[in-house]
Amino acid sequence: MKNSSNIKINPIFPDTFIWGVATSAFQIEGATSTDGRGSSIWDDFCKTPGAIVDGSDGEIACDHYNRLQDDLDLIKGLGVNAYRFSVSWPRVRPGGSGPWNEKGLDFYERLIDGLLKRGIKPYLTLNHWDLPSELQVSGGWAQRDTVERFVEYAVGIDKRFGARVASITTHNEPWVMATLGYEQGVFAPGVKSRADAVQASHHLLLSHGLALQAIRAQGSKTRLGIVLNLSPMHSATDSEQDCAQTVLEDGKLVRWYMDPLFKGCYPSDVLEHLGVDAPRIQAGDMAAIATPMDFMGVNYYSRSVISAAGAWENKQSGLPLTEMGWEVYPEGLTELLVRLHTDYRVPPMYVTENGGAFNDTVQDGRVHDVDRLEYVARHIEAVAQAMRRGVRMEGYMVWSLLDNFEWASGYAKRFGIVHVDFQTQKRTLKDSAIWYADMLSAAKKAYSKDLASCEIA
Ligand code: IFM
Repeated sequence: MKNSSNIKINPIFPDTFIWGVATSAFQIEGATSTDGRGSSIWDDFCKTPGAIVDGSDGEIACDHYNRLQDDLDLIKGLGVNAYRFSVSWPRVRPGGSGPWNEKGLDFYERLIDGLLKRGIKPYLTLNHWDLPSELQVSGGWAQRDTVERFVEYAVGIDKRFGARVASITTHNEPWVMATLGYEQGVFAPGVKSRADAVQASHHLLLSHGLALQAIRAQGSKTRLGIVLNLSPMHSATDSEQDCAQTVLEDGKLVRWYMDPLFKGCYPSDVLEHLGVDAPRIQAGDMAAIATPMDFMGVNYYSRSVISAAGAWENKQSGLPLTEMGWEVYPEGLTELLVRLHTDYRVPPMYVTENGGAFNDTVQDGRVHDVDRLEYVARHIEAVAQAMRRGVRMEGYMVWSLLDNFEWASGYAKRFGIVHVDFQTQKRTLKDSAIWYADMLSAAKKAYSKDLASCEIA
């Protein structure tokens, strides 16, 4: 890696700060029918004509399942102290209930032990969207039985791996699963029903709370939390209609998840808006959802600009856009973190995902992804800014380690700081990866210098 002498770490970040890279099982593993893995709703969804823009699927993806040791060396080479990954539920318990799959579990044994051997903390996520297909037959997350199946899965994974991982996240981005998967139908399982989506969101939250309780009841000391995708919502104009719509959209994305988790109730304006589609809630559900967490993860990519029509626009201001059409807006991350800290009694937070899709090209073995490098650098500065304003932040993780299967966008959008040639599976560090590694190496040097001067003093 190139000389890091001109890169400095912001002194606000303590030496205990977690610097990581993140991925998820379905997006990188491939090997979808190897060693007894069952099918997931994403395997099924990919078969739906027109569902994935390039008609691709997760069958090979980054072939990470077969390249585990090399990929672990790659992560080690970046100098990060954390790696966030998800367990594929259908790989370890193929039918979602019933027998566990020892070969699948063994893959995560090798992954976790391989990280620990390299001095990297494993951050495990239980559900990054790949629900076992069999559970969808009876309704998936819209069906209350799935809550129990998830709690069993969570308890089993904690029993096996809990003592060796830095934390367990129950769900990644419940809003995406519920809204894009069950209301808009543009993500798996492709359902289009607002009532189902609302019920799915309730079951996701409930299963989170009950999993926390069950894991703790078995004596586990693992740190537990959830990861939400959140954005500041900005009104397109000062008009009363645009402003009112902005409050509602904020309610649906931010308060619908934050209020039950930290206040034990759903926001009344959104409940009123939902009318007959409001969730069916049983006694004790809300208290379970509000079970205290040890940390919270925030995935941040951009803000949203709202007009009365309810459209979520990201391109109003002439600011640069990523290939996803998302505005580059780092100030929004500071704004969001400060708001969460002010409005809710949040535990320490991590930025568990942040990054951008840009049009990369490999030239003479290099990828000069200046836009991504700047995106990441400016968002790290935005985290620093929130910390200066008193927000408790424990870590930052780049999305993503590798270019990978970007859901309905297939392989067309590249988020990796490491380029993947999907024909050959060759990995090439992009300039953003080299910069990130240089920054982390500068940080290590700065901390050891500080330590030396403390010892002298
Ligand atoms: O790739 C996804 C990830 O799986 C969840 N958060 C957003 C990323 C970029 O769209």
